[in-house]
This record gives sequence, C-alpha cells and structure tokens, in this order.
Amino acid sequence: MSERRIVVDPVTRIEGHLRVQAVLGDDGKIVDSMSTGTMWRGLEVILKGRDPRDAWAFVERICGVCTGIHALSAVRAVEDAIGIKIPKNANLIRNILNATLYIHDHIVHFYQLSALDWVDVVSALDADPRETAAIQQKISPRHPLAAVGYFRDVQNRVKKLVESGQLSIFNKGYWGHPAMKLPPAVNLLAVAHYLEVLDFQREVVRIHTILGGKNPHPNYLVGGVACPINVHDTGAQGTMVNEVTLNYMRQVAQHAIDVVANVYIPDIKAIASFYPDWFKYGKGLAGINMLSYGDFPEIANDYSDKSIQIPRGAILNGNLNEVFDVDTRDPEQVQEFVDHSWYKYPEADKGLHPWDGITDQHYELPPGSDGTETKFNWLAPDGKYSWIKSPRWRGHMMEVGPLARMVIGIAKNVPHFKEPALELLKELNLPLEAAFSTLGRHAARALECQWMTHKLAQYIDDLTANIKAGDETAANMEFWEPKTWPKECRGVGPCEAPRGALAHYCVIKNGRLENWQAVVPTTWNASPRSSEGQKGTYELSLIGTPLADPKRPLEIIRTIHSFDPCLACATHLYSPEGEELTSVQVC
Ligand code: NFE
Ligand code: MG
Repeated sequence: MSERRIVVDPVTRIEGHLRVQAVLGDDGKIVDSMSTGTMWRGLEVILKGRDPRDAWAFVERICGVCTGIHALSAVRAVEDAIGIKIPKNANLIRNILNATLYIHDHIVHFYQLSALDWVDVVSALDADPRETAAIQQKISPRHPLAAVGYFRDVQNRVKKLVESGQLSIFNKGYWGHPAMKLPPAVNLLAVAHYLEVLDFQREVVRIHTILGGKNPHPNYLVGGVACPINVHDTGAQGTMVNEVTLNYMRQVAQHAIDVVANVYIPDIKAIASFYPDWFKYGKGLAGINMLSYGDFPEIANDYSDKSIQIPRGAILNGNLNEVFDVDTRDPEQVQEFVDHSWYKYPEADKGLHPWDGITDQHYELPPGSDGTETKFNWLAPDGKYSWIKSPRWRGHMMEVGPLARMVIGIAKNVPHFKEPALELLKELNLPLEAAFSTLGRHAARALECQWMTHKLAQYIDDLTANIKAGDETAANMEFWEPKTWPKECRGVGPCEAPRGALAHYCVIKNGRLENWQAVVPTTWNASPRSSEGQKGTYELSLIGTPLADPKRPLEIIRTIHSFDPCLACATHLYSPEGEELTSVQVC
C-alpha cells in the first residue's frame, strides 16, 4: 500500500488558522507531518513609529484568548527600556490579572476547545443519570450539582438538540468514533461540566472588569496599573479597588478553587483512566527541549528565582539534571529564523535576535502546490510553508507551555510544581516519562490551574493587607514624559503566558518605537522545520500515532489541541486567499 496523505485545514476549535499535513505509513501510523500557520497579521509593523506608552493597547489585540498577557509583556518591555520601577500594589494587581487569565484560559481550553476530542456528546444520551450522579458523588462529594435530577435535565437538553438535528455548539464532533472510550455515564458527566464551566468562565473574568475596566482586553498602564485604589470609597467616586470589590474578588477566587478541585481535576483523572494510550502518544519535544521564561514575581521588579513563582529555565536533549538559565536579552540565546516562513531577511539563513528582528512578509507559492494560490494541494517541506517564524533557543527548537513549566519546576525542585505532579503520577501509576505526552500536557495544565486558583486567593489577600497598611499607590508616573527618557534604549518583557514563554521586544529612539518584535508561545510550538530539517514540536508530536479512521483523523486533533494552539498569537491580515474552509481533506 502506498503512503496516504491527510490534510486538516483548518484545525478547528482553536484561535486562528492552522493547517496540519500528515503522512500515514503502511502500518496506519503517522510517519511525517507539517504544521502551517495560514494567516499573517501585521502587528509588529503597525507599531513602528508609535508612542511606546500606547504599544500595550495595540499588541493586546493580537489575541482575545490569552487576553491581557501581551499588554503585560508590552508594558514590561517599555519599563525595562526606560528603567521604570512599578509599585508593590501594581505588581500584585498584575499578578491577579494574570492569575485570572490563567484560570479562565486553561478551563476554556480544556472544556470548550478540547474536551470534545475525548467526550462523545451523543453517547451521553444512553447514560443512566443515576449512575452519573453516583460517579459525581464519588469523585467530588462536595460538588453541589450532584443530584440525579440535574443530570437528567442536562441529558434532556442535549436530547432536544440532537433530535432537532441542530447540534449547535456540539456540531461536527467525531461522535461514535472508534477512538472514543468513555462510557455513557461519564460522557454525561463531562457534558454537564462543559455547560457548568460556561457559567463559571463568565464569572471569573469579572476580576478583569474590576481591575482592568473590561474583558477581553483589560487596561494596562506603563508605570503601574490603571485602577485607582481607595479602600474606603465603595465606588461612588469611581475607584474600583475598595473594600467591596476586594471582598467580591475573594469570593470569586474561592469559587475558582471549588470548580477546579471538584470538576476540572476529577475530569482529568477520569479521562486519564479511560485513555491510558494517550500517555504514550504526542511526545513532541516534551522532556527533550523545553523552555520557560518564568513569571509571577512576588517582589515587585525582581525576576530572580527567589521572587518568581513559575521558574525560569531551559532543558536540552532530555537532560533533566541540568537546567540552563535563560536570558531573553542574549543574542546567542534567542533568535528567529525564516528559512521555511513567508518572510524575507537580508541574509536568508541567518537568525536574528528580536531587537534586530525584521518582519518583512514575502509570500511565495510553495513547492509542491498545484499553482493556484487558494488551494495548495500539498505543501512540501523544502520551501517556505508557514506564516510562523521559527524561534530557537541556543539553536534548538523548544517546546513551551504548562508541561514545560511543570518539567522545569520538577527539575529545579520547586515544591508547588514537583509535589502535585509526582502525586498525580503516583495515583495514576505512571512513570515521569508518561507526562511527556498528549495527556501529560492536559494534566500539567490542570495542575497548574489548580495551583493558580490558590495563588489568586493569596494575591487578593496580599493586596488587601498592603492597602489596609496604608499603601494606595497604583502607579509610578515619574517617567511618564518622554523628555525624561534616554534618547535611545531597548527593553524586553519576558512573561509566561498560559500557552508558554512570551516576550515582546522594543527599541525606542527619540521617544518613538524604532522596532517592535513579539516572540510568542505558539510561535515556538507551531514552528515549521529548522534549516537543518529538524521538526517543530507540533510536527514531531504526531509521528508514530495510529489513526483508527483516517477519514476522521480525531487522533491528530487530540495531540495538536493538547498544545492549546493560538495562531492569532503566533502570526500576529488574513491573506485574502487564507479563508479556505475545507474541514478535512484526505488524499
Ligand atoms: Ni492567543 Fe497566546 C497565550 C500568547 S499563544 S493565546 O497563552 O502570548 O501563542
Ligand atoms: Mg513575531
């Protein structure tokens, strides 16, 4: 039998446009794959010549999913360039905004963007709601929605949708696929949780509306935060941080703790127990080359190990005994290449550090295309084939994200990463190696989300205590005027976004932006091949995975979704041709 080619374009239930090609070998397993960002956005170009104090508001629009993190990275970059120190309250409020983002984003990813790869909604109709209620009671006895009537009601709602023939949000799933393994009662439980967290995600982002004015895209500010603080004013004068809102945010944080403990974590364990094979597939660069910039400084303006709660580091060639320190400023460490990306550099195969970075889009018809721009039948890996640049750390392709953070946390002996991870592996009777997988990524994200709910509560308490001690300063405006800035300066704002290592870079000259570059988590993960032909982590992660039904390549989607792809972030203008919506082609 000859090799078979599969094109998934676009990969859906993600932010932005991603195309994945896979080649199936004789044994039905994937032997080659390519990942293509099919969309380009000109944010880096748009920023040139602008006022650096405005940059955050532009780059925040890169994405509505990891909303706020680009703004945080942007204000950090500008503050770094100019030498601005932020006050303690601002640091706490930025941590609260970011923790809220993590909780919202991880939950939305697991339930709304990826759970339906594992949960068969239609099968939930065959469930006995009494059995589902009994499972809920067993796995999370404190969960208030564990009554038989509740699950029967959810089942009836789904039944009406299925009978109407309009599955709405549940449309186009791989229902009845042979790779779906959950029994009906567990499917019903998961569908109920899917609907439950829709309500929760609306609630948790109210924290963004209090501290940032709105969601998505809460307001940030160079020098601090934009929310005035007055503990005794209950809002009448427009101060949003006061006794009432602090108490309200504390309640939301408690609800987040309950939802993650009673819903998200038990669901991850259930999926883990029914899909043991998925701790073998989807490795990518997990456990091999992994990178984290570190984040959540608990001492304002201090990014040393003693301050940051997500550790910084890099692991190379699978050696967990050595964690390299990471410096985003070092041109030897971070570079972006465009060998396989639709951009032009003065020297085609030379990488550029982002301060010297160039975003000069240069689309050319890929080798192997049939000559029409709208439908390339098959992209060959020897030419340019993606709008995503190829970032490298010390020349290596790297995986970033919750799993990278967890592994670096384990390798650096950070207790709040190491202990929950080892405990979960023990409970599932799995070795550490099993974490380097599709389900390992989901589990790492869930554990991180759980830790983050407690951090959120802690930061709200810390903010309350600091304000009650008399500190109501929200921003440092000492360097607001451009005449106070150096004539030329440059800065970087390293962050850990929900999907991984993120840094915006700025070069400021005479008070204006000379250059702006963003190197984003999905740029690392969805990177095309290196000049030497080494695959990016998405590309590598699919190799060896068997497909039960190549015409319905659910397994490809499972692994790609486990990275939580965001192409809007990765490619920072739709090409007018980029709108082809062929769901799956199998040739
Ligand atoms: Ni649009 Fe983003 C995150 C950033 S991904 S989701 O997390 O930064 O590349
Ligand atoms: Mg970029």
